[in-house]
Amino acid sequence: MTRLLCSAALALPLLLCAMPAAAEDDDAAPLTDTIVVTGQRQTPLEEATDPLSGHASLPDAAALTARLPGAALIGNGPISGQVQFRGLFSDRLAIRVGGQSFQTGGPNAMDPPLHYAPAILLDTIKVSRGAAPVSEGPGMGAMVDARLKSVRFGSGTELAPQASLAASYRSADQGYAAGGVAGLASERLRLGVIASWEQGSDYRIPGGHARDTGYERLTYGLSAGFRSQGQTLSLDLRRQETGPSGNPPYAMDIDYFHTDFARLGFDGRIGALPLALELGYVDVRHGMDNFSLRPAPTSAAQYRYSYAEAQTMTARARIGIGPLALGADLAQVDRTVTISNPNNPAFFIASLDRIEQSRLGLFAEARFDRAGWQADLGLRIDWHRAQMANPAVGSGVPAMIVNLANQTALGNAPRRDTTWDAVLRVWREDGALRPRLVLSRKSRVPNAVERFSWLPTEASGGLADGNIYIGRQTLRPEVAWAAEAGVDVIVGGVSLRPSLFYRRVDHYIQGGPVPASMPLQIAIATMNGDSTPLIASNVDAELYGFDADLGWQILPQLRFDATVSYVRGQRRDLADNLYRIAPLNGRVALAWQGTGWSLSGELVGAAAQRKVSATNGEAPSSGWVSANLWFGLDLGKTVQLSGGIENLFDRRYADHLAGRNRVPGGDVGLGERLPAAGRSLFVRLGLDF
Ligand SMILES: [Cu+2]
Repeated sequence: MTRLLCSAALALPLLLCAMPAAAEDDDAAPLTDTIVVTGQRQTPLEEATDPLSGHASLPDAAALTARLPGAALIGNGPISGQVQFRGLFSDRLAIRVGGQSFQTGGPNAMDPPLHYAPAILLDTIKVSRGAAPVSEGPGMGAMVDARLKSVRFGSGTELAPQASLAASYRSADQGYAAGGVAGLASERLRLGVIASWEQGSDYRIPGGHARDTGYERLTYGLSAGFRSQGQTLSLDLRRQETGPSGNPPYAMDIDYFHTDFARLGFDGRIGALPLALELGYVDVRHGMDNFSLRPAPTSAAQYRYSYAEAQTMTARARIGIGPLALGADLAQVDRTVTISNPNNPAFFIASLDRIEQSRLGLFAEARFDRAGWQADLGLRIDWHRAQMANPAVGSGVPAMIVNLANQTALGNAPRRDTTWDAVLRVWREDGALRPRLVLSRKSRVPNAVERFSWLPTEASGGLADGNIYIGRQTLRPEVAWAAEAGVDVIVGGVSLRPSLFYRRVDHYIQGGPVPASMPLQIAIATMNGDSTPLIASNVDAELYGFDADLGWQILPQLRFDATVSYVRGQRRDLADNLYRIAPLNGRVALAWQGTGWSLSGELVGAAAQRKVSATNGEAPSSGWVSANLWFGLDLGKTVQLSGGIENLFDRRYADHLAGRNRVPGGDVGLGERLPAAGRSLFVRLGLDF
């Protein structure tokens, strides 16, 4: 299969390009979008084509991913951004780092999965267009896999050095990042270290600064692989230490995340049959508070420090039998969240207390190939179990909360669900017209916050809508039926890839009014400033829309690129819109590719969003347009300089999906959507050999 890389990426490995790419193994080319961040070490099989369509200077992989058609960025903090894809986000997407899936630690997703994929360490991001194959595990919508750089197997018998290093600076937040991989590799063995350090201050907006938006993050780890006679064994160990970082849309900021990743993989054969095995472990430890980064509360009683942890253990096996793949996967997640007041040792509340979630899944996938048409059909079944310990509270908490903890214990029980998923994908890989169709039935079980959050708090898995929420143990799994169809038109120097999609979700989980039969919860929420709290409820919803990208090689050196995305999300059981859905948005770029250099100008914009959720108290937003300039410069064979100027005209605007500020005393009003950074210079120096 031919892999497409961009000529820009070949000449200037740190420019970013998005295109239909057939990546390794069994990925279906027209059904996967790949952002190639580093264009290094391509084999002769990889073919040089096109564009230069993507850049972003933000520290997280989420911002880069958001440049793909259908995708958008939900800004909850400088390093807490989430990707939205066709209106779905959070646990509804299958988001991986290096192929590994795990439970984030924060009950408010201060560490969404892509928090663990610093842009400075990124190699590629792959996004499935349409529902992900069942072999990728549960997840209602697309799969996003952010792969970090690694030392790869070499071509000789002797160990040879390899390195891919980069350093960048962004003027808006005086943020710098440095990192990369280095190691030794032969055709049989690879050994590498990975490390990065990133730090930024409050970012500048036209007319001031966005308070509480600084961040710091350290990543380091080891990776090794051994290959012999077609069998490969690999081991990855990585630790990420996030330091004090702001989250202005939330009630608290990150004090720290200490997260360990471990992954052991085997790829080979048993007899003549291909076999893949994988073991993964992720341990997140997290502290957050409302007093150390933002202005502290006036009363000592209102100080809060929350400690959260989550351990995820995963195992996966997959065997190929002719056109058939059979597999099993297991996941076990343990998590706990405890709220405390550092001024009062008797005040603590286990708001998610010793939760255990487990899942066993079995899947089968069959691949067909006839007369230029390809198809795969997959089925999976999962058995889920979830339970919480009876919540513990300290002696210093108000009696109402003690009563609610006792009441919760009475209704507390293990919860079991069985779900099944089916995905059919049909596509063509050649010809000027390449149709693709994905039909799916997918499901998602309620997450721990939606199910077990018994204490009325603002924890909502990252919604950050300011509402107080409680969970509901008896929730049913969400079930989504979806059809996603498109055609890739590839004629001469033009490639146009439009898609249409419709997704109907039954039992969609969203906050609804807390019934009057729960007076204790309403009283506690009222005490905390929200007399109309919401309870996680099964409702009915639908999402539909279209997205497309266009690439046009006008001249050998001149290229035009455009992307457009539109999604509409609404309730089916009552007249309301879904919350935090991206408005119509897009970008156009014109690029000139010289010999060893390139320059491009880009306009990015979004329409106003007035189709907002009344249930979540969402405010409408107005549209915006922003201009960026990007450049790339080859400094010899191994060194590249790239960068640009963002928000060229220094306009003050805020995206609809940006979180709303809750930190007083800065240059952004309370409740105001966090504006984008003002005019900002970005430079990045890369060294690859
Ligand atoms: Cu947190």
